[in-house]
Amino acid sequence: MNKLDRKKFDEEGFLVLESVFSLEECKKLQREIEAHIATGLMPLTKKDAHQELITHNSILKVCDELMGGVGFRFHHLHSARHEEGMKSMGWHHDYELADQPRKHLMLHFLIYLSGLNGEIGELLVVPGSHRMLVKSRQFFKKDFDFFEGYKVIDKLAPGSLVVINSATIHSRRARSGGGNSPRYFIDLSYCQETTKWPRYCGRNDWGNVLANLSLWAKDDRARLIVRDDCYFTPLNNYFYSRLRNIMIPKISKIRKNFKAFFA
Ligand SMILES: O=C(O)CCC(=O)C(=O)O
Ligand SMILES: [Fe+2]
Repeated sequence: MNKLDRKKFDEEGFLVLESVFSLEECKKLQREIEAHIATGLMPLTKKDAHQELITHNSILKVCDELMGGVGFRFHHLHSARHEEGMKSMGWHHDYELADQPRKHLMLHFLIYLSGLNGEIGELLVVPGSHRMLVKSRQFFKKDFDFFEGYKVIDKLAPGSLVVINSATIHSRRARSGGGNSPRYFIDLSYCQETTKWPRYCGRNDWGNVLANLSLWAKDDRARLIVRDDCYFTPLNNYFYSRLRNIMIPKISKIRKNFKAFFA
């Protein structure tokens, strides 16, 4: 990644990186997704390509560049097979902190193992929207044309990814077709070590997952990246997740009033 990319990322809140992973890597990950679906096993319960992806050199290189030399931790990974008829997902962002004005960076890698070809669903991104201080689903029910100048990403080679500042507003707009070619999707996320973050709460076995990732880590750096030291305690996590969406509009309002007062 060159300097220009970094500047573009800071301005627009996302970057498209084509063909980051080889076809073999993609096929292996796709086979693992198929196995998860067939057996009901969750990802990251085995030492496999999903586990390796978290500290894959190509991913860490992008993290190093975009995190600006600040250390970071793995936050979560989801993987899925999207099929014909998959529903749209409204405008949202995936930034986890109610912190204002978003001085701690969180990154999401949206990885399209089988690429994007205009079928099943396309990714829409609003350039520059990471600077808005809004609740994650504030615009979830708005039309796709609610934002002017959104970027449509619907053609990507297999193994491509879109790395976004997690506060950047994006959505998935359903498209027809795709009966014979599912959309294999991985969502992988990291946060800067500069503060404590809400712990991933999508799985009850998450503590075990992190412990195993640490055991399986290929080296000290990988072990650091999966370390469980940047997250709230379970109790703080509970209160934080309940308060987060109340805090954001309040803080934004206070800031706005404050600014208006001194204008
Ligand atoms: O399916 C996609 O392309 C994006 C999905 C997404 O934004 C999400 O899962 O948070
Ligand atoms: Fe998202």
